[in-house]
Amino acid sequence: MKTVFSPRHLGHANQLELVAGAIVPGFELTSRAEYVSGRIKTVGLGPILPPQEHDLTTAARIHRQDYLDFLPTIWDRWTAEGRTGTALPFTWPTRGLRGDVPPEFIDGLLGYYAFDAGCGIVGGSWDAIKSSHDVALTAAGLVQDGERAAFALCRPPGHHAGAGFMGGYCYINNAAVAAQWFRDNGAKRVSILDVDYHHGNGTQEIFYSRADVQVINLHADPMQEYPYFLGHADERGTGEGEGYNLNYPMRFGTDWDRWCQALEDACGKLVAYNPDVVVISLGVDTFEKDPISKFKLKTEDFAKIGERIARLNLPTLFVMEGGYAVAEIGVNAVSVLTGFEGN
Ligand code: OKP
Ligand code: ZN
Repeated sequence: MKTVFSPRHLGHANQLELVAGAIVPGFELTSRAEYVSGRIKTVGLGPILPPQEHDLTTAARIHRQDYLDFLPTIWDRWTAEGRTGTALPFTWPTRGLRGDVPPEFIDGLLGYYAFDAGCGIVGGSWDAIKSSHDVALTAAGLVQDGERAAFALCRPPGHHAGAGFMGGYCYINNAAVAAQWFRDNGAKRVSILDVDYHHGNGTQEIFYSRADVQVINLHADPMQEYPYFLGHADERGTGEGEGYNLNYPMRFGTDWDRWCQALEDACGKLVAYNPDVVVISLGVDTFEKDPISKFKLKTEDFAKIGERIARLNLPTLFVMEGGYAVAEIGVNAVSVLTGFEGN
């Protein structure tokens, strides 16, 4: 399997985030992607290719233009105030406040365009975000050109990013951009299967009223876990999209036996939809030793995820999302891919 990867992700480094009342180094570390690329070389998965530059026209079909225009300006707006460190919001429009008017000042804008304080921006962040987007589209192109599967080693991840907001370490929704690109290049139906521990609220929001992209999420119950405010089982899509969004929330402590039942059910729904291509939002933060997660999957389970996805017998784009047990992320993520390939 070919991998697409860019060293430009390294610009998004040393960003801080707010966790449990403290500003701390972000869990979404540069080393995550380096461990995954290292493991690809160790096992000889296949060539690692650089991305081709893509403009943001496909991204603009799923993201709001004002949001895409804002992202590259954040660092300059921040430093123009004499600030250093990490650009982060500290206020958000909740119930009773107006969320429809973007303010002029950077602090208001960050609150307007973010839903949490996990999406810090530093000087190299935008270039990394853009490269992650390019990685996804380049890997999508490989699948379009006839590869059975390809791996977009994206960093930063994307599935929490919605049409007009960032959050959860995500800025541009790489998997959603890839899915839209497949739609614009001949695919009639696309399925997105999100196996990250966290609900892919951004992907859900983007496609919620559409029947041409099926979105299936397996994740921790939002009653217990981030992102808290989306991902319940009764969210099934709206209008034309009704029935094309499927959520499998699971409780803390979920192990392989329980998790794979959800995967099996999801695969049945996916096959019934009969997509032309499937995009996997590949998070490995379901791992038992993940520092921010509470599922119990073991290293050997990740190959089984890949094997099951392979049996869908569809062109498949894997897009990297989460996974924070840094020492094991390479083995776990690449196990999905080698499991898919049957070795
Ligand atoms: C991004 B992805 C840590 C708080 C973490 C944000 C989690 C974002 C996960 N105690 N909050 O879905 O892996
Ligand atoms: Zn996650």
